[in-house]
Amino acid sequence: MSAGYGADQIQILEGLEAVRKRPGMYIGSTSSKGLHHLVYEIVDNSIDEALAGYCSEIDVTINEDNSITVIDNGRGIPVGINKKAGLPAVEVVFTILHAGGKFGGGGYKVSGGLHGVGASVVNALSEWLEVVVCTDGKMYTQRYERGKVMYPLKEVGDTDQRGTKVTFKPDAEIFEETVYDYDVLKQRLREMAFLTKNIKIILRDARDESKKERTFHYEGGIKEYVAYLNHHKDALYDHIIYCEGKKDDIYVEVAFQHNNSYTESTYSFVNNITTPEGGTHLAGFKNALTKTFNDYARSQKILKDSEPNLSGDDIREGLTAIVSIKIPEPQFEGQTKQKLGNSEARGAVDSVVSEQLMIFLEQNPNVAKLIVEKAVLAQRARDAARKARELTRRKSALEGMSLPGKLADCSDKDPRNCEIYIVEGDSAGGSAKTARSRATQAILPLRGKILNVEKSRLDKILVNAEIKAMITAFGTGISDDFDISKLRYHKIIIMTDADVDGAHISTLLLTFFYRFMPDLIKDGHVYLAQPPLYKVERNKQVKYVYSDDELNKVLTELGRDGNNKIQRYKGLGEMDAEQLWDTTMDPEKRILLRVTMDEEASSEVDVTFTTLMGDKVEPRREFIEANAKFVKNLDI
Ligand code: TSJ
Repeated sequence: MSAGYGADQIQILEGLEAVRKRPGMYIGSTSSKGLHHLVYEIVDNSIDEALAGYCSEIDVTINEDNSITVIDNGRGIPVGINKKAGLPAVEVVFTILHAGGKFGGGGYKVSGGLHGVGASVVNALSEWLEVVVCTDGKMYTQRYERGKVMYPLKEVGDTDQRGTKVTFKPDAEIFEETVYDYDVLKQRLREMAFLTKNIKIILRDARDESKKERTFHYEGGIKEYVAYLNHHKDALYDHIIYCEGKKDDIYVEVAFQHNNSYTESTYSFVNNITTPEGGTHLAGFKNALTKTFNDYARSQKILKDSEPNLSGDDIREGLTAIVSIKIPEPQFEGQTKQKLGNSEARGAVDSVVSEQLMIFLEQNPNVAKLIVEKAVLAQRARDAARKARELTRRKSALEGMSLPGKLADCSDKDPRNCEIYIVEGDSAGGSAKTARSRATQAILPLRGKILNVEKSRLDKILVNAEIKAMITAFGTGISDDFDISKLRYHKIIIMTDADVDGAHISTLLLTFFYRFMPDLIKDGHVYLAQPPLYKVERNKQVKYVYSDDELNKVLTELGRDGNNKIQRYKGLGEMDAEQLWDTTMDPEKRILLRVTMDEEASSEVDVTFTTLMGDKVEPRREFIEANAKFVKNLDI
């Protein structure tokens, strides 16, 4: 038996060695994203235990050395000898590369048996990992270093507790980044708690004095998720419509509520994993929604026989929805493997939603009427928008594409070399036009307030002069017509004053791009210019300073005597063309922030935008500073 054990061990090490050689294959990347992914892999196992009905609480701690401890009150990973491997099951979980452990694989188990999907991957990529299992009155522990067993599983005493505790320290030899971000974990753990009704997840940060701690516990599950997403919006009705059921071994849960905005925010999940590209489950939901509302509207004679059906887009105007399914063997498709392909999921969601929604509408005619009336208004606006678009299309076909009059275009015709500065105000626009490098830099000055697209329908948005100017200048069209290959500038640079009003205008512009040209942001074409806050002069030497912190540093360097002349720039307009070029526009010297978005966290980005742009003033103040949320530094 000892020879067999040895052979097994060699095989095991080869398996985990493969993970260490090509970590990206197993956790996506070794960046900060992969680092955080380790935590989700472990927590997923406790969530599985909760789904099986044996675990109610999960405790996650970021320790002082950036190791992570996860504790649950489940049954404890089994410690009995696994016949095939001849090892305790818990050791198998941590040292044998599970077949389903590939990146993107699901963790949903409908039948019992060993999970441990991903636990061996986390072990392989940790400098060390310790597991403690409490089960059947005894406590057991084992330690691994870079995947290697340090000692056989040992019994360390009696206990009346039950559960599993895992502590791991991500290996600095593998990860480019080893510092955990509390907010990143907070968002994902909150999402996991919303998706797993009744689970209690506690996150603690033991690193700094603040000793941050959050508890996520939602009895209503995804119903509360919808309430959270609509928190800063005005709901059209009080109910959150909820459908739940099981069909063909697929567990379906859907929750939704309309608000008085014009944008749709639907998020779909499969086995608690977000599916940004949707798939069959989402298609089933949309189909059920469209069909059921049209059937209802006709049966109630709100929609006459002579009138056309309401479109899906009309019914989903202002909709906030969560579609969450649990399926034994999910098949993911598409380039990023994020789109559900199982055809049986379409039918399962469709039938659960169709049946239960019709009953809800019949029992709540007032709610049904509000939704149908909103959809009818959306239909009219969409007709008007389509006519307006057809008109401009015909016009531009006849007259040729005419660029907006205010645009000072660049002469280079290769979009890859070209950038467009969107500048707040005519005076700053004037300086920018003088300062620019004409070959590659175009300037589009915007006058006055930008339309808040969160509060307007497409027909109104399309007649707004500033928005029209941007759409024609970019060349891409918007929404369904959007075509990135027509983009005329590969850098779109927002240049506003470095004050609260400037931040507000930037946010209005970002909101417009996010809602109507999201690929501009996804593909990394949108930037924020960084004008300086101060000019410091000392003995004819000039220094531009971009933040208050930097000002402090510079003044300390120069000496804090009376020889410093400090000018605070209140706006771009205070700089002459040469200064504007030197500080903000010269590609050799400027700092640009590239705007990015994390598609996996898009529900959070949505919350941020509605907080920024909504009517409720209080939360907005909090967020203007946090604008950096979708912004990453880029040194150019
Ligand atoms: F990822 C992991 F393996 F490291 C891990 C697993 C980490 C943590 C924090 C918890 C767990 C885990 C595993 N919690 N609960 C379980 N449960 C089981 O593995 C288990 C227990 C009993 C039975 C049974 O059939 O009796 C089956 C299983 C899968």
